[in-house]
Amino acid sequence: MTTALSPVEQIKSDSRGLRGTLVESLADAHTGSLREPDQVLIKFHGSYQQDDRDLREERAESKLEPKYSFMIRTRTPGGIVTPAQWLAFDAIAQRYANGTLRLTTRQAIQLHGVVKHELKSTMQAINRCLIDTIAACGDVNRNVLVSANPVQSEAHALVYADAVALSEALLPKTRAYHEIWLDEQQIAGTPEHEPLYGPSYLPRKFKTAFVLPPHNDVDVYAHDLGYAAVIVDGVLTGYNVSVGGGLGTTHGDARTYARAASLLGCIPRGQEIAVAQAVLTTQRDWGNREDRRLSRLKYTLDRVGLEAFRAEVEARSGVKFAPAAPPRFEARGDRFGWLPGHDGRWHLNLRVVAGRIADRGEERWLSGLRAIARVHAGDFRITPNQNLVIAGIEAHARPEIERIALEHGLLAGLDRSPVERDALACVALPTCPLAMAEAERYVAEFSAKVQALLARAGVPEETLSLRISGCPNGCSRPYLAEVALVGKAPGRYNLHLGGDRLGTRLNRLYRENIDEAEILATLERDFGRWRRERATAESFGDYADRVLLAESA
Ligand code: SRM
Ligand code: SF4
Repeated sequence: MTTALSPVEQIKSDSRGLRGTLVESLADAHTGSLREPDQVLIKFHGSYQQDDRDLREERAESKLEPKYSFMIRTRTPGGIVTPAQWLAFDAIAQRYANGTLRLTTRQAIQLHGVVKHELKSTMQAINRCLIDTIAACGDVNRNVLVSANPVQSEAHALVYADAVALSEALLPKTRAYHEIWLDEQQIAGTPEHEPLYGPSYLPRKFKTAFVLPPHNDVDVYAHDLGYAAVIVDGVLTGYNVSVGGGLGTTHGDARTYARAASLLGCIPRGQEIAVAQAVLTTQRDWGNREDRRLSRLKYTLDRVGLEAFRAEVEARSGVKFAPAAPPRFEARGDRFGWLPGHDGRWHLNLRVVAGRIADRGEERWLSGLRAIARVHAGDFRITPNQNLVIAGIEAHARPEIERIALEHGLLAGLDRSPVERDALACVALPTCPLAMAEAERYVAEFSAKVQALLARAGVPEETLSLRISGCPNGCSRPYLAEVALVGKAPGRYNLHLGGDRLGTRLNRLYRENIDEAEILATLERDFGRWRRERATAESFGDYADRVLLAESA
């Protein structure tokens, strides 16, 4: 049976290398919106059209078009930015966006609230500080994640270099970005060729992560393609490769599911790009282009089987996989506070609630980080958990950085309970068009309530990973948490339990469509049972998986 291609496929193949009519859409002063096909294409340039959902109804009643604006996302592999780039982004946020910065779960910076007629100036300002937004979104390889913690070993720098090289190698070749945003002249008559992607790019987004065991801070099994560093006697010798991770699901569509990646095999260092290109082109050719709900690599993999997929990747790359040794993880999340580096320098890992950099009350993140950036000689590292590391601080500079951080309330988060410190939340309302419930604006309050329940259950020092997503797309990687809320409707969530602490086991649906009171009552009862019935040192996620979910199955 042949089915029609999804409409997005037509838009991509008609787009003349992602140009579409973006120039005309941007020039149309009658609306704050883009033409519909251009709303698809602009994603490949690192931006999404959005509208303020808090104002939607009010504006509709006043017969006004929605309050359109644009989110812009950076391509910052490994989340590393210099102090100069930080200052530039801060200034751009004040001048063009909503005055805040947002650190994402994929180590990028997002700006929200840029209006259409200032989009081009904003893109140019971003480029001037030597950061681009190419392929930050769209059906291409996205921002590449790298374990953020710079203290672990010298291997971190090598893995970072491999990730940057891979990010560059998988970029689309079209000059559309440079022409539309940076006024580069198109060379007439020059045919443009996308050797990797072809005219229709990938069937869907594609995500890659590099991880340095024993710390699974990137949640490597959530990614289409994962590289877990193999380090022997301090030397980076190769990577264990995993494929087919992906978390997005759709409520009520049982064909969709979250999937933890499968190990494909082990490769020597130096083969990462060849393997990535082979995985990517196999997905390009084998992936589903009819139904975007079923088009991620995870579905391709389950359709063809791991063996067939591996054989194809080996044939395309010329790389023969050695058997994989499952990476041994000991922790996830970030290690907060001051950490000594292997090179004698210091790193300050700060807790940023839901990645939002703003001046609010006692915690003045924008001002504090601005002051730090002015004196800091190292760099800034956005972690895959939406936090920020002030990295590479010389011992003599430590007191000054500490003083500024303290003065601006940036150390407050370090004193919160482990549950509150590790909690993740996606953006959700008011900017995300897909949000069904609050996440970012709810996580501080909700995680404090969970901590209070732990205290009441007599285990105040216990920790657990808690994640909230405003819809089932799973942008805070909720399906890998011990406790997760997945938005269903305003104030209502699905409660998932039973992930493990290391991000290797998916959780499962435990209660559907319940409000806060029911969620808290459920957790209170189950925390009590866990304390009484658990095996020695058993985590809540493991207990929930072993007992609670087995009972409710
Ligand atoms: Fe995401 C779509 C925000 C990480 C799965 N995600 C969106 C959009 C762009 C909504 C949209 O399509 O219009 C959200 C914009 C909200 C806003 O206002 O900013 C959005 N996703 C985010 C961020 C900002 C969440 C955060 O709080 O940090 C993360 C940005 C990452 C980046 O810098 O590139 C973000 N998104 C993720 C992750 C986690 C990850 O990749 O590690 C996932 C789950 C992993 C995965 O992809 O399977 C994720 N986002 C999705 C999906 C579901 C994809 C699927 O396969 O079904 C969508 C919807 C879609 O693609 O149709 C989505
Ligand atoms: Fe939006 Fe849903 Fe992603 Fe949250 S999980 S940012 S609500 S798409």
